[in-house]
Amino acid sequence: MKFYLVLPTFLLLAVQAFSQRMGSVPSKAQLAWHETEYYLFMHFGPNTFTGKEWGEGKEAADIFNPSELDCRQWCRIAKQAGAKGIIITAKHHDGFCLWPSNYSTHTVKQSKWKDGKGDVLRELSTACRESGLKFGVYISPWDRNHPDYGTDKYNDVFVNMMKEILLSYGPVWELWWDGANGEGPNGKKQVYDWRRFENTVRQYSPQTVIFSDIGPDIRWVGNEKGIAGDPNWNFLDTAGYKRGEGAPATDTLNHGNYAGRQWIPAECDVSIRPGWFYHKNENEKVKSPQELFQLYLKSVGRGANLLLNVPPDERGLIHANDSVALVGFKKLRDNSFENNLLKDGTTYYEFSQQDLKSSQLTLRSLDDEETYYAANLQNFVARLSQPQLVNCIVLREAIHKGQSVRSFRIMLYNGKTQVGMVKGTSIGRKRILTFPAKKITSFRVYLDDAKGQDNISGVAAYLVDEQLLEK
Ligand code: FUL
Repeated sequence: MKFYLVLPTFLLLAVQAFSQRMGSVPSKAQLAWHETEYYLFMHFGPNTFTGKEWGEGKEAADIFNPSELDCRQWCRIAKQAGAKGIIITAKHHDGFCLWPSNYSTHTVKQSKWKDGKGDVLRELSTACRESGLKFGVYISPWDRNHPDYGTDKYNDVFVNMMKEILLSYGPVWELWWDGANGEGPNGKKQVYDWRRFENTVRQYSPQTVIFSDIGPDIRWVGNEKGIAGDPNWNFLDTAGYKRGEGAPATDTLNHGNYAGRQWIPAECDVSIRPGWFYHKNENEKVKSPQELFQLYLKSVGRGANLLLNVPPDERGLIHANDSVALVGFKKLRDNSFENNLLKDGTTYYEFSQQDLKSSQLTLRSLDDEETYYAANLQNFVARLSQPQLVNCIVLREAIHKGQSVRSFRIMLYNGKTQVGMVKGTSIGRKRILTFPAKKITSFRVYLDDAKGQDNISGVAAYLVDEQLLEK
């Protein structure tokens, strides 16, 4: 039984007053981005062949020569891994372009690969489209190769490169601007024309979401470990800050600003290996499915998105060790979250307000506008049809209405006896709480502190394999 709440007029007035206090809401493109949840990052380029992490830009273009490049293999593995898209390093700090750009002489065109006729962006954008994956592009503003770097002319170069990418390989779902900014080949640092860069993307590809340290659409989470803050706010104040060295403190990026004015949610980037690029000597250091599951709980489970780097090797293929880990990770997520113990027909919820009795909340996609949610609950009970062991509860806020809950408690009951309590801070798009398993018949969620009214759109309970949870 699904429901949609019709609020009495007095409540509607209150909602209007509260919504002032709740701050901004996500754009349509940001809402859709939130729902992608988890996707892959691929660092690929000259560094794949030299063993470096930061190429100097002096590497011969011929170094780039994958023997068996197959972007369909990347996509197949991404699909099997349950990832929703792929973001590729079209140009890393070394300046080498994975597409035959007309604005550089350090590209696939100058390499021996496919006699200079190869184009990784073409192959990947096509393969992503064919397999229904979102296609994203990382392009480093810092360029250690380009002769114009450090002069005004380089801003034209960067704008032209973005135009090539957006117009020839689009739709580009997410564009990634790295904050690293060092010196170019002439020893100079670049003064970036960020406003112009942003206007270019908005003009040529308005549906693209832009990532950087401080957005405008998505922010860096402040670390490269894949861990979002607790609490994690989708708000950030960017006034007075810059990308790179002028960015807010990493701790601020990690948590967001509770009272921040802009909706700029966090993305957690982390590599499946120690390095961002493929290095043979790291083949045995691929993160295990359990480690990836832990990261999932600390990123997606705190309302952020997970961008997991899986770098293709010198062949241009994803190494078997990485794909095995990815598929194992998918299995752990499926096993953990396939059986919502509240989904039983006899389960029902009872809310503190008179007119909200016996309604049921279900976890639903926020893609469509008719999202179901309950407003201003303050507290509610979820009952299980029989005593069950539970060690994981998932809550969701209807973030199209904003983000509001600041602290909550969950009381666990077996019959009338309270057998435990779990505390939480923010909820956001998804909050996954884990705790030592308890046999329970019901739990009551108290939304103790909220910024304006609370809007809860989902609740679920699970029994996750204890081995997967940190002690
Ligand atoms: C950093 C870069 O310097 C690393 O090489 C990598 O690309 C990482 C995702 O971002 O700023």
